Amino acid sequence: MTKLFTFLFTLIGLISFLGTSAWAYEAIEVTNGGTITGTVKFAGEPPERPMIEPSKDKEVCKPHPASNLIVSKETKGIQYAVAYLADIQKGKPQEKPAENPKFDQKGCEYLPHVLIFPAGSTVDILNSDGILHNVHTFSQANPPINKAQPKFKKVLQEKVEYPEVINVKCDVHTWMNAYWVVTGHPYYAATDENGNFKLENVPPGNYKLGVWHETLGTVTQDVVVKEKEETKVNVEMAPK
Ligand SMILES: [Cu+2]
Repeated sequence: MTKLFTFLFTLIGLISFLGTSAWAYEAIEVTNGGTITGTVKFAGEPPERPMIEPSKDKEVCKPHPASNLIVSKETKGIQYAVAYLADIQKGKPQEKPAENPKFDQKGCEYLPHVLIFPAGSTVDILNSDGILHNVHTFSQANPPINKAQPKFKKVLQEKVEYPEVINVKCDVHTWMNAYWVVTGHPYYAATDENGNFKLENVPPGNYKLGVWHETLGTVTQDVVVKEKEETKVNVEMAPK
């Protein structure tokens, strides 16, 4: 019974993953693919991000921002949103990265704040700080991780098998917060500091483009990709 429950829970986790059907993805050779370039902008005034002094380990920890909603004052672009093709069935193969994805803890901050990697990867969790951190993941499809990383433990390695978005936190420094986006296909990209992203070598066709942000939720819009052409999209996300 417990096993059945675990299985159903895993299945629900997979199905709910950003609305994608990751298990149905078929890798094909793409020779005539197009490119989607896009910008994700904030619909409203860019919010202030006051810095807060760390409450402990002050010799190592930097002041941290009060919010993870990062909006460029100049362009209104949102950083660390994730754009992806929500309904893609087939496309270029998801390559295993040449090196393990790296996730560092530096100044009591996670670097990068959003880490995108293919399901089945092993993440190298680094501790550049040389103080005690704790790696605590909040996942459904994958077993949660809750491990101390003492100062002498420079690298923890964790394999992550199934696609989903995982919140990572540190119980020692409660403001530390990051996301792992574990993908079932290769059409995912995080936005840069001006809200720009690019998805390359997409087979021609009609798709639902999803954009997810940790505090703004998910928006989707239709996108048409033509053979060897560039499709430009503008996405707006509003405050909740
Ligand atoms: Cu920590």
